Amino acid sequence: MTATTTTTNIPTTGGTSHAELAQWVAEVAELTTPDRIVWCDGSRAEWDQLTSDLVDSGTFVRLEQKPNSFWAASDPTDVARVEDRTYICSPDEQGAGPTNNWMDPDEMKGLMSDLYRGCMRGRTMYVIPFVMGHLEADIPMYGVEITDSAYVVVSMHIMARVGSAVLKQMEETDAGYVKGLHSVGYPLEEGQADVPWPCNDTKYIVHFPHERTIWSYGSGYGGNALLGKKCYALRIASAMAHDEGWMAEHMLILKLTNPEGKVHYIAAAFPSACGKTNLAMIEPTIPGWKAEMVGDDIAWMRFRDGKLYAVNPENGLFGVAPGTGKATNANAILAIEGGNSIFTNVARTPDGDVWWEGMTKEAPEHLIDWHGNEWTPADGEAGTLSAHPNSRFCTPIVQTPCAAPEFNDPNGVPISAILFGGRRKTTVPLVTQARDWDHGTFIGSTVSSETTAAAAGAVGVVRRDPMAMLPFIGYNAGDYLQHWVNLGKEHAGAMPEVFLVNWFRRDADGGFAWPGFGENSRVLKWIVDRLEGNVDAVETPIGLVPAAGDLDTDGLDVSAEQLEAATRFDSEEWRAEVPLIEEWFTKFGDKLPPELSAELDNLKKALD
Ligand code: SAT
Ligand code: MN
Repeated sequence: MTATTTTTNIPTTGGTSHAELAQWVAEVAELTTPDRIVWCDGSRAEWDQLTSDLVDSGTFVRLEQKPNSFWAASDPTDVARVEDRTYICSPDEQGAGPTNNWMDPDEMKGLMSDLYRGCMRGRTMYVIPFVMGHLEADIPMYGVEITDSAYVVVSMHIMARVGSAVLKQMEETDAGYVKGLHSVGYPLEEGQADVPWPCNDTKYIVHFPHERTIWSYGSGYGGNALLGKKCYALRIASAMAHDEGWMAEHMLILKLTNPEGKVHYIAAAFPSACGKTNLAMIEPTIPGWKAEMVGDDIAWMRFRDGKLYAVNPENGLFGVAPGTGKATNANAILAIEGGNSIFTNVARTPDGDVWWEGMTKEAPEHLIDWHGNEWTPADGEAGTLSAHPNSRFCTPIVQTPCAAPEFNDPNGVPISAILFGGRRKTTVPLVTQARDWDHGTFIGSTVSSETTAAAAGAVGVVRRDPMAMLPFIGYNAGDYLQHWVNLGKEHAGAMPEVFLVNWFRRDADGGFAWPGFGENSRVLKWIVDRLEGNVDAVETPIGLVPAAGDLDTDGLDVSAEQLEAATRFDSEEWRAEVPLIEEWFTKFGDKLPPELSAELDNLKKALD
């Protein structure tokens, strides 16, 4: 049965028999007044049409050296997520505290409705039905994004499972879904020419968690505009997970196989600039070990048969390009060689390929930088980057050589360990195992990282980033920590072991004490040995650390002093750390779970 899509007279391609969805689309069309409405089918023909339209309009340049791949440059003011413009509009302010911006939902809707009124004039409104995770999942997680950006449509083709099959199943089951409304906020008057990257100086990235709704305005970039990613899969999903008893986390999912063929799946959370993508695609240096990727950014974890199962809700990689090269992440380079990719704000070579800082040791003789200017290595020496530091490759996950077959398992993989990590010069040893779930939650809640030169502000300042979720918790952060604690009580036998790692500790000479990258597989090996009960560990006030000789250092070019510097528990450093954690915990007020203040007290006592 085909039904009408809308009650408006706007020319429309496609439609739906899902009455509530048809109604919502009609309401949005009435408010935003696009010239036409297109229901996206997710087909290759749709991709071909839209990418060639984007080439014609000057948004895309087709890359001659990569099959079916395109280069785009954003407006120079629209290059990253805008956290200061990101809101959690819960019914009351307490529901968003203390880590989110908040505004009263009705006030925000009024304000944004004024912005949305007529904002799609002269444009096409695309309706993208999508599912995060798998259509065949026990609980399919539907979404519909309405957008006036073709760049968003083709990016969603890569990042999520989209199109007719999703819509059909939604219609057959009269499914509920997360509503995502997105506009670049750049209406076109009669005869007005478009710009390559339409956007608006006024930006709002807004979540109404109680309504499972996202409203985004003014940005075309990444997590601001591809609403399935951080907006749905983390902020909205974390609120759903809290209500429904599961977990939506900012974690990679890694499959590890030891030389005996025993498999373990681990999930890991790291703040940005800590090598998360590289760990997701690690190539172990130790013989006989194999690592495969299930996910690189987000894990949705549910309980089943006394275990915690994780799926990667995404279908693509949206990776930071700079620093990604054959030496640091060969798997990512091989993935993009496969084509079918969109590159945003990287540099171009004159013969139609891409380049960015760190792709190769030597820069090519001649480039077109992300601003469209001529660029030579001399410009690089003078400090001009050819690619924006947050430039991205957007690539189907299946093209990654190290993608695990389980990536396609609709109900996920059983998690045996959760890793937290941060970037710390001091204090945090290479690896520590939590004593139990509450202690693991404490470790996660205090995850910290030193700021790097890549971000604005002072360098080397310790910032807390609980579970690497600071900008992604869609409700009160104290309630989020309590949710972690509560799950441990409800599912005592199912919880994974928790570990804390730090690849970045310095030695006496100020250099990195641990070589990192593929050598981190040695730490993974110790973790798996702990899970398997193959090795003992040494108890310290901060948890369990490897006994001397248990970390496999065969063939590793690291001195005994460096190894000691990397792995040492230092009570002086931890006595200095405690006041920092105390200060951090005051932020949560009376929402701080009592179990976590008890953990802090334990730590203080143990250090005395
Ligand atoms: O821009 S995104 O939010 O999609 C990616 C990121 O911030 O890491
Ligand atoms: Mn991320």
